[in-house]
Amino acid sequence: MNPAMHDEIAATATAVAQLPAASPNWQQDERIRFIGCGSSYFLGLTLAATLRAHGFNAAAYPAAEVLLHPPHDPWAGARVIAISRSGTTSETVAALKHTRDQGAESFAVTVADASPLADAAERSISIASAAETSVVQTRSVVAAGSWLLASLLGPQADLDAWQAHLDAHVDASQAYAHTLPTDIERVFLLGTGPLWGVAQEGALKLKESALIEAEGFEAFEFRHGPRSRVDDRTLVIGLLQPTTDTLERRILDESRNLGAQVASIGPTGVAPAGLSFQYAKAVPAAFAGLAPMTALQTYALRMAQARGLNPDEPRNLSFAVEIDLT
Ligand code: F1P
Repeated sequence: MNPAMHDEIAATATAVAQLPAASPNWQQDERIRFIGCGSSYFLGLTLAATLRAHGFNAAAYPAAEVLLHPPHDPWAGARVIAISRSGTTSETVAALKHTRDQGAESFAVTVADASPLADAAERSISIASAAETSVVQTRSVVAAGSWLLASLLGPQADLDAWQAHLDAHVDASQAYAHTLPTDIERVFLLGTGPLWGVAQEGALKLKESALIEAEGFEAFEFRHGPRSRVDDRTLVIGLLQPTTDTLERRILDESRNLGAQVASIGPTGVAPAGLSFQYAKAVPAAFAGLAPMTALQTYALRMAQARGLNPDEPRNLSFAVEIDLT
């Protein structure tokens, strides 16, 4: 029997095909602030960078930081979008309540039928088609991100085109993930803009499922210390985009010269490096921040299996983190 994580990744296109209608219609001149934990926080980072590229004032914060070290960013008048698959993560619920008390408009995005987060928010959406049993989050991230991009960017996002192509994209992503090496000790993922959050999310998948050393970096930061860890047991994956690929490609070439194996993921036309996955032009540009996710999730699943681990039972991790905040 396949692990739940496998089946959930395979059903990504189905989850996105059945999204609820996009609704909120937020405006470009509003301050959009994403909050969340773990995968949900990294999704917020990706969405915020995507929105900034479309002219929005957007940022993302880890939920605990909202409570412990409040940003110098007035909540009054901000639109706070709390992302949480479970809707029960303690820090996210508490941070949403805090920002609402301070005058923010609050919106919760979950995949749960009912949840404390939805109860605490003025408005909420539940993406039932993306409900998961796997502890490690996979298609729920892609589905929540797709719904939010469709709602925030409207027709600019071209959700129809993403939905129409996603089945083929998931197949191609899975096939590519099977070409990546598993006999290595560490993985570094590099990205800029929307792909910086994805780099961190990909590293989280590898750590959670496969217990392997994995880090995601803003690509250009990699030269400033982290590349000291590169050797012939290292895979460096570049998440590329058309505006920065030539510069990023150099970082991958340098890593290869230091002994690393290299790989790259990006749309057709980017300067490929190493084991390259150039996904089809049919993937709309607005979804570029979600496009590498399935390949990275599948790679984490494969890596777990190659290391004799059950990806559905990640060490020291529960489906949602509920703690006493008092
Ligand atoms: C987030 C979270 C992640 C964790 C794991 C389970 O939960 O706890 O931090 O890495 O993937 O989910 P949620 O708030 O999105 O439900």
